Amino acid sequence: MVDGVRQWRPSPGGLVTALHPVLAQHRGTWIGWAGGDGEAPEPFELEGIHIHPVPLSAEELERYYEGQSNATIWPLYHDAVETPVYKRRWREAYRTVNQRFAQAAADVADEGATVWVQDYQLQLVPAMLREMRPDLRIGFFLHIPFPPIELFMQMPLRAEILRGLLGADLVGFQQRLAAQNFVRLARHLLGLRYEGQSIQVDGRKVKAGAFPISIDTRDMERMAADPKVQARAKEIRAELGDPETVILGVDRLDYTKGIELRLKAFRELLADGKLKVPDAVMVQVATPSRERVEHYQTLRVKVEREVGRINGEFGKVGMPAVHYLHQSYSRQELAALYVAADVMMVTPLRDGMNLVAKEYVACRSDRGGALVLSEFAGAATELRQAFLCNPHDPDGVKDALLRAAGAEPAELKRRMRVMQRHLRTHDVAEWARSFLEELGVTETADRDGSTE
Ligand code: ADQ
Repeated sequence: MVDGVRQWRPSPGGLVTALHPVLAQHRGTWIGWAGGDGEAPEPFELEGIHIHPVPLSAEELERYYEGQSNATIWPLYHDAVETPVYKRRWREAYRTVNQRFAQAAADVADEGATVWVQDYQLQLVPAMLREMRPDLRIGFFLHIPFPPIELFMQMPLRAEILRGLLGADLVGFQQRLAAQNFVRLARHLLGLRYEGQSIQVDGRKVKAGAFPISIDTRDMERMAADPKVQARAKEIRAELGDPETVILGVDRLDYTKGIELRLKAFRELLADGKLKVPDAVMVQVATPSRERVEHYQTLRVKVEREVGRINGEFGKVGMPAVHYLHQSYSRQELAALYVAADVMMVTPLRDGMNLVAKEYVACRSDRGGALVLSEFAGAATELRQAFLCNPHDPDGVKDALLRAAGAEPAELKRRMRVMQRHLRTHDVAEWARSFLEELGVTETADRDGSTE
């Protein structure tokens, strides 16, 4: 609230970044959580999009959002890199809130409209909505990984979630492997037959497929080329003491992102004498995220302890080895950081896609800079010219970082050129177009509902 007036700002994270241009183009309705607890405001228009807020109570926020979504499903779907927590009352809240979202979509959607349900918080919605509105065309996209059968089977809500997803006509994933996990699970858990990526359910066909999400590449390129952003990038390097090598990490502060292992790799390289302060400095932007969930509080303590340790051992007065920023930034400032960085470290233990990797590549119109990328990020399937590494192998991460920092400009240029060409043709508009085409929606359709 500013001067008693409610102000709206997009929440940080890949989903909003990716969907905003798509919704604006299709003049869709965004059905989403209003952001706080209690009453939701009336529907309104913002930047060409109809916004239809759905309320969550304080208790639902705790049980549905922080609990079932972010302490059960999120860790389970990310290879259980943190132990998933299972609680009955969270499951109950997950059902209630999914029902509310399904009802909101059923109320808002025109006859025969398309509803595109987004992400792991709403996996029961497709079946609930189909029950209420069999006339609708329903798509579902999962932004995070979909786990192999052995892991998925841990979930107490497993059959309900699978049936929920099967309410859609098309279920989209970031990766081909995830789509395969899904169709195999349908056979394993419900005995359903499938042919290729198409599952037979109650006389209907449900298609599964891979639709790797991307960024608005041209927009990112334009922003990075802006003289103000270029000047700011120079200023950032000067503020850092004009080091030879600026190493950058930009992530939500999340245990899947591999922030700790990246810091550890940097510390060991300093200890080995392979990198030196002030020739090399690291900037780690760690956006505050899910701060009331215990896993996240523990992670913050661990990351901040590691930063303190590195600076204590290797920093000098006025010259920290790691600049740690637990803050949100404007897109311009992020672009300036990308332009300023010689080595971008994207080292998740598991990540559906990772848009930061793609943003970094798009920002490097100078074709300088090196991307170190985990094989366990979806982006690694496409960005093959990155310095790929296995984040579970500390020596492999150190080696990739050193090779990236020491690579010849001609080699960096060659790698960047191939990746940039790929992102020009595989941008977020193409992601949405290919998904909607597979769902059977034509370019001219302009009454889509979208649920998040
Ligand atoms: P996230 O886990 O949020 O997304 P990511 O894809 O990297 O991860 O997207 C993060 C977005 O937030 C980027 O656009 C980045 O620029 C922005 N951001 C990060 N730090 C910021 C800061 N300090 N200030 C402002 N903006 C910041 C989930 C999945 C991913 C998947 C996306 C999209 O976990 O795997 O790529 O959805 O599907």
